[in-house]
Amino acid sequence: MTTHPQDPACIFCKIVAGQIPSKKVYEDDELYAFHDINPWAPVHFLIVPKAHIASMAHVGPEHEALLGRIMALAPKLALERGCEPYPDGGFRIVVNTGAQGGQEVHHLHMHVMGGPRPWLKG
Ligand code: DGP
Repeated sequence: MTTHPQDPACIFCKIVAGQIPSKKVYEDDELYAFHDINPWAPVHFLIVPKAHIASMAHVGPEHEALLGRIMALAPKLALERGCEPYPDGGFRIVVNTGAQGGQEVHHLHMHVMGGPRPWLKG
């Protein structure tokens, strides 16, 4: 089993480790996806790297493949979790970064949101 760098104080590291319960949407060796506890949309889940990366501002060239995997996974899980197909359905991807970007949990995460409108925020 692969081990990933973790921050013991990080809530999403604890979710990845199973120390805090979550409603799992997907898991593989590098990624974990789970329902947002405070959904903004009928479908709202988060995709996180298992390794602790604090934010998009901490991403370097060594993370390019991992970010590509997150981006490629999002549309697949969106459809599986009830988003309707493009173009009439679709989904929104948000990655809040830093205080002024609205980031509250400092473990890189992609929000994937969709479902019948109105729900769009901002
Ligand atoms: P952000 O503002 O981008 O950092 O959003 C963090 C999101 O994480 C927010 O929508 C709520 C969600 N969240 C925070 N704590 C927990 C938790 O313990 N469990 C789950 N499932 N989601 C959480």
